Amino acid sequence: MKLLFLSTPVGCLGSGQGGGVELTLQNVAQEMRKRGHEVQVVAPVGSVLGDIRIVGIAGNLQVPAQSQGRDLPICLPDNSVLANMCEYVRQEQTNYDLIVNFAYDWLPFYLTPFFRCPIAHFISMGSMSVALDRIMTDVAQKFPEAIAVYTLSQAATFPFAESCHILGSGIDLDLYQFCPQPGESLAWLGRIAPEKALEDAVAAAKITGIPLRIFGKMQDRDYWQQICQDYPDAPVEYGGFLSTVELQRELGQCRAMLMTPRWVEAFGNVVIEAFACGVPVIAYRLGGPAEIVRDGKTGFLVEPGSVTGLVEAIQRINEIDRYACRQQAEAEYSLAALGDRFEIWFNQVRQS
Ligand code: HBI
Repeated sequence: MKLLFLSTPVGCLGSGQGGGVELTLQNVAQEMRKRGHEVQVVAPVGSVLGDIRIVGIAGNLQVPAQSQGRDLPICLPDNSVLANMCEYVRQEQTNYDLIVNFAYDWLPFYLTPFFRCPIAHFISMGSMSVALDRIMTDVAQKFPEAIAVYTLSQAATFPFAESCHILGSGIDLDLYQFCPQPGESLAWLGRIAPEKALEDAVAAAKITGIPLRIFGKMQDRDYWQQICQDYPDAPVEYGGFLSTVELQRELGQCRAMLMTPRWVEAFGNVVIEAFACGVPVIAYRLGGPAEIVRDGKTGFLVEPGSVTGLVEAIQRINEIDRYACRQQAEAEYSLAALGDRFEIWFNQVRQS
């Protein structure tokens, strides 16, 4: 197949601004090329993605959907990079068999019936706004195979839940080394932003006295400063936004990863990254992580918002066999398993 991927317009690929969907786009592109398909990615200028070919489009970045209210009107900046990306795709569409949209934005959904080439939409977050839900529901009704998501709990946040293909996620397990003997620290991974509730993990570190190592894009510095002020003597350190190879080396040394989402985390790629290194996950029973972590087997699921629950789970972490975590990643979240699920969906969209 000749595939054209439309990337997220909130930042260039490689900046970390696009969070988990950057990793998903890269992994799917890599796996499709391995299977002999032709993949072209359209993304904001300055994007880099390994050796995948990218057409860089200029224009002003889109405002992240999660920073908007549920009832706000859809807005596009002047000289919108998203509009410019859609115009490029419109011009090039006859050279492709399928367009795959990874942008969580109103415009690509609205334009779907205007394109001759079929469009498959991968939705990377839960429901964010009334206007987006409406346009996504329209597409789900007109094109019943066109929408896919990570998890059942993410699908359940949308009015068109039953029309969603559930594709899960996947990572290149060859990049992650299993670590049988960790050090003392705990880990927390993710964009440092209010919806990720990092403060709960910091509170648990303060109570247990176990050092917490934090990795991820420093997206909201004021939020980080506030946490440092609220927990001045918590044993935490910010390890930066690392490449996958460096991240897995540090992560593997940790006894457990804490996952404290305040929102319905669509999937939680960081969970399977931890598993790939043999690191058990202690997560709030909410969203994607609740469907991935096997409670008592590859980690513990905790009452959302309960720091006490986190602390109790931390004290039980030696009950978990670290190799069971690696085995679950290999069985369910390899690139091959992910590629199978996406390839089947792409063909369903083309044939519908
Ligand atoms: N917001 N408007 C908009 N568009 C996106 O594609 C987008 C976003 N916010 C977050 C985001 N994508 C990704 O970080 C998540 O989908 C993973």
